[in-house]
Amino acid sequence: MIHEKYYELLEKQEKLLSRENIKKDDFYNGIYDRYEYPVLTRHHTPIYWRYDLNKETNPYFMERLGINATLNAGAIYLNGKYYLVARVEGLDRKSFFAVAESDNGIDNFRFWDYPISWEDIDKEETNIYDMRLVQHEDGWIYGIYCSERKDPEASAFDTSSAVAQAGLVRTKDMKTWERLPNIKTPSPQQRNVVIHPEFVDSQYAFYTRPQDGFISTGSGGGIAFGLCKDITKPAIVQEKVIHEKRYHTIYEVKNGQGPAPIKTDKGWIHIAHGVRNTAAGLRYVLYAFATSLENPAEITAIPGGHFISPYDEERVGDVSNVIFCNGAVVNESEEVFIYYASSDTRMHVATTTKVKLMDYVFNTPEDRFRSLECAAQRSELIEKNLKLLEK
Ligand code: M1P
Repeated sequence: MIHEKYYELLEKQEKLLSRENIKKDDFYNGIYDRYEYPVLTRHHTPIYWRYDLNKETNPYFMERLGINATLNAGAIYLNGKYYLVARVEGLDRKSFFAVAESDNGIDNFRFWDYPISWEDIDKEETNIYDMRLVQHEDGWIYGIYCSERKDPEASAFDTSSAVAQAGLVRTKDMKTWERLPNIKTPSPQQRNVVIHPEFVDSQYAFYTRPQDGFISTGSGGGIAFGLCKDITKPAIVQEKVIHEKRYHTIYEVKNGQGPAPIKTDKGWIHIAHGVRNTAAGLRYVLYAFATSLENPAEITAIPGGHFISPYDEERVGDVSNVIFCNGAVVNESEEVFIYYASSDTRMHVATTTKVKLMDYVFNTPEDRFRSLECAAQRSELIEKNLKLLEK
């Protein structure tokens, strides 16, 4: 017998799921629109994922397997629908992947009945998270995620050190997934590995983020590029850093490629995250750059400063002051939907267009890296504007 409380919670949840999302009217930068409501929160997960609905076995209708957060979703636009593969984190800290689907990309995201899964080929893999979903020109949809295990080298009393590697899966329908081996790279640790949607020099191409430690990148700081011949035995022999972390920037401590780059007439547009340290801990923001169509390892433009940073209530969550993005899609009208998580807690969307994104990336001034030079850069803008206003 189903507990009556279920229907009460269901009615409440339906109001949340079917709520229309509207553009924030107190935010403007001309580059993208922000929205009033998150697109996914833990309250969006089906009630039957969390509660035992049976009144006999759950007389007090207690949450048995609670959900802590829905974050860092990969995204894909397929046959007119918007899909997110969210990182869903249980109260037990373990993340899993689940598909949520929407008709318009900004609201009404609904989870499929079951989490997605695949053959468990690696018993040491403890946690999985942050999938990048990419429709490759070879016909497969690839998912690269962070596959994390306890560090086998850690001393007996160290129960936190971990090793992160790039896990690889692929699908054609988002339902059946084939698990391929982890991607081998020269680096001992990897996160934020993303496959390029097209072959480069007839090989599979990847953006990676080599790092020495689990949290700290150590000597391996930056977004790197590498090639691999055989996707079924994935190995990137050489990683070349193409965008390094740099002193006194928004990517001073580390950075990482976000979703797969977006193809435009003027180049590939990348969304990445940059991290800097503060007295309040690490601050994660997004930034953008472009690479050449002929050579996606060559950066051709990089606007100064951040593209998206934590705003208002986005600042607070499980890991506060964090914006992270590993999913963005473009529809047939060339509208761009950027899915980003705030403070490792919930998912939001920002919308723009390819044309606006190109204008932002190719016409926003670069960081001049020194205060006085940045002040001069601003004075150039002020002078131009004041002359115009005098006319
Ligand atoms: O907590 C912020 C983010 O930290 C990590 O990002 P990075 O790989 O750049 O260090 C990841 O654990 C990510 O999931 C998390 O959102």
